[in-house]
Amino acid sequence: MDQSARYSDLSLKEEDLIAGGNHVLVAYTMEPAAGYGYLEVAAHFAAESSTGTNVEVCTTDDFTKGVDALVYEIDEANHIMKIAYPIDLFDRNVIDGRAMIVSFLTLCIGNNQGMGDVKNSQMQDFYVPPRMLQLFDGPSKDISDMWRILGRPVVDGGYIAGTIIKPKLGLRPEPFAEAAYQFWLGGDFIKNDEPQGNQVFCPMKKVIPLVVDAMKRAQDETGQAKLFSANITADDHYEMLARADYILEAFGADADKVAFLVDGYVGGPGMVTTARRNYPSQYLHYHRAGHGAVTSPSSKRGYNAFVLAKIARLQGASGIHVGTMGYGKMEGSADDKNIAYMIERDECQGPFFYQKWYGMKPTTPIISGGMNALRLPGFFENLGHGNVINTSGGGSYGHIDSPAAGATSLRQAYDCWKQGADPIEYAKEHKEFARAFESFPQDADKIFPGWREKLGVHK
Ligand code: CAP
Ligand code: MG
Repeated sequence: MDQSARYSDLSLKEEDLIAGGNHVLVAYTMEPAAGYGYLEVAAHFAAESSTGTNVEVCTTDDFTKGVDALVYEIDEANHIMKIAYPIDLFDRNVIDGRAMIVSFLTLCIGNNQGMGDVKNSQMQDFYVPPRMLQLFDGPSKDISDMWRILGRPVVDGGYIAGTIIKPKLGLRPEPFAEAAYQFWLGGDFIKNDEPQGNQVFCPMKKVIPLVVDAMKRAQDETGQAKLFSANITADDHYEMLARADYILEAFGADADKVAFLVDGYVGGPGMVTTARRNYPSQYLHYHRAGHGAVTSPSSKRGYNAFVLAKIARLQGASGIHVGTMGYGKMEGSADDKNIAYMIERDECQGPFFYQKWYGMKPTTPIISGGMNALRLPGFFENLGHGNVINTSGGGSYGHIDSPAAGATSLRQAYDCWKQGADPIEYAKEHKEFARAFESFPQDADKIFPGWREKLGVHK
């Protein structure tokens, strides 16, 4: 059934919809299944994503039609469609009237992902009008809170050198805490790896007290504050609360130095909001493990990494992993810097929509995945700044001297970039950075050909 007469209006102008402030606008790539017309499928997509189904129903009345989602633009040649969703379509909390991401997802990227007349469709960008923006929590803490704890300027406080306790799993409490201590002798920030929690060989109530001790000793030895991002991911809301409460009690006087890590993609919006609303005093660290299932450039469904990051800011993530923009081990490209710009700035142009955030706190770009000191200068050059949290697991624990040396090499990489220094020349004056070349020779060969001769390394 062709529903385009009801669920499309190509005479609508985007600037009018934005000026009206009553619609969330969404841009999708979409290919119709063979044998179906483009506008026909787009209209069915809008129907299924708002007030309709695949046939007319006798219960529809005039009010219903007033909240229809409408296709307002199509570019069939480029497989692009844009849909305007009346903001009243979206579900609101009974408890406080606020909006919720789960409703945005279930409507805008829900049933429409499995319709027989849609070959594929992926959300590329979305626009949130001011009134809708006001209804999301947004971040309660941001990178300035970390800079404050680290004794840095709270504006442009710069690069936070971090790591992930590696190996990903398998350490028992004592070696885990020792790995943390060793990194903290040089670095700022340590996170649990995304699967680490309360494994039987490393119970949370055994390892956390040892991590607390390691933090205290490292702070005493370095005279610097240290940060830990503790994983509270769990299926059960009350398990999350139990973990978080235990961790805060265990850290005691240093509890302000604890961020809470949530595996937000696999955990879903509820898990993120549990952390955001129950622990607003803690930095909320959104790990996106699993997102590649929908955001990978090879995926033509779901939504892209840009959309995921924008959703995370609305939900209140203080920081989210945004990839390494082609400089690390995960999928990504230099243009992914626009993901960072969209979540850290107060207004920014997305792939399809210009978004103003009206003072909503920024979400920190967290850079992780195959990074080390050699890869960082190029990364910073591409991004244009270093106001990020970087977690380098292999880049720290793979440094041939020590995790502390690995941490120092990361910090030196930032310093090298900030000075505009030539990395080879900089390495001649900075041991830990120089030893990163010998620690990661394949990277060194690729990024700095001829480094051995220039640095006098002959093995
Ligand atoms: C990185 C990492 C991160 C992923 C996350 C890992 O370890 O801890 O979870 O990189 O990817 O488990 O691989 P390394 P993203 O530093 O040792 O690579 O940030 O793209 O979501
Ligand atoms: Mg990890």
